[in-house]
Amino acid sequence: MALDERVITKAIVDRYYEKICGILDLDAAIVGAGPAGLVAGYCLATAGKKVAVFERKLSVGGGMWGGGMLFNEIVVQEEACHVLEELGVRTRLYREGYYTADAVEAASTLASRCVKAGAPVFNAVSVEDVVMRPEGIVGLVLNWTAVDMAGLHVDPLAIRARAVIDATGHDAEVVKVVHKKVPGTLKTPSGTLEGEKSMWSEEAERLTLENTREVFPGLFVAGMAANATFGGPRMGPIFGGMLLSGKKVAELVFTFLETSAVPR
Ligand code: 48F
Repeated sequence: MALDERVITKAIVDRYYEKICGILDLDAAIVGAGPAGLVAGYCLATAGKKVAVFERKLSVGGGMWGGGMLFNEIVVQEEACHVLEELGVRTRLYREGYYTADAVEAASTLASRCVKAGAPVFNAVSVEDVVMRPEGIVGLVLNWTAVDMAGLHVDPLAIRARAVIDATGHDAEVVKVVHKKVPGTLKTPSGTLEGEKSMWSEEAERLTLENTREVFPGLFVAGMAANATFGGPRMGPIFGGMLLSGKKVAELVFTFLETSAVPR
């Protein structure tokens, strides 16, 4: 069969159009395709929720690919191994309580399971703002990362979501924009972004989970963004907290969606 470039082009445009039209009204929108965001996407999609992930970079997986200082192995503590196992990432016991996984296998498998579960990832798309209403955050404002990189003055597009998850890592970008531009205060001790603290692996892993919660009506934080928002320390290349945080935020958002009285 002769291949026709016009068919190839139309196939891509039609399919992308179908994909993006299918996510204009979401149950949950996840910002950031790092480990926390991908696990959250997988869990919410598996639970039957309409969910999508938006990732600024071309590649998904966030800070996982390079392990620690480009040694592409990650460490996961025993309590979190079940998350990797559930998604099909192989782990190896290193010594009591400590397991390792190949960083490339982990990042690629989490991404694959998230998309296959029904949570599409829109890569090379940056979230630059939120959609606000008196009841809280109800959507995201999106633009191509390339537009931003080129410094072009191009208006964005927007989607609606009943819940938004900030899984943008150290920068907590969605929380920052909400703090700056949406009237109201964050549900943090000071009402503002507390800011990430220096490294303390054990405390950081514990706090990542504790800090995974709703920080503004309709906005939840997960992964490193949770610690940046609530003032927890960084943990380095141990990823259990990220995985468990992704799972926890999915549970919180699921309950929020099931119990939220106002149709948002
Ligand atoms: O940084 P990242 O991997 O976040 P995480 O899931 O995991 C943190 C760990 O990787 C590591 C660590 C602990 O082991 O400290 O850093 O919390 O993934 C965040 C993703 O969000 C994307 C960013 O490119 C990255 O892939 N991102 C950030 N801001 C935006 C965004 C934005 N405004 N719009 C879209 N994507």
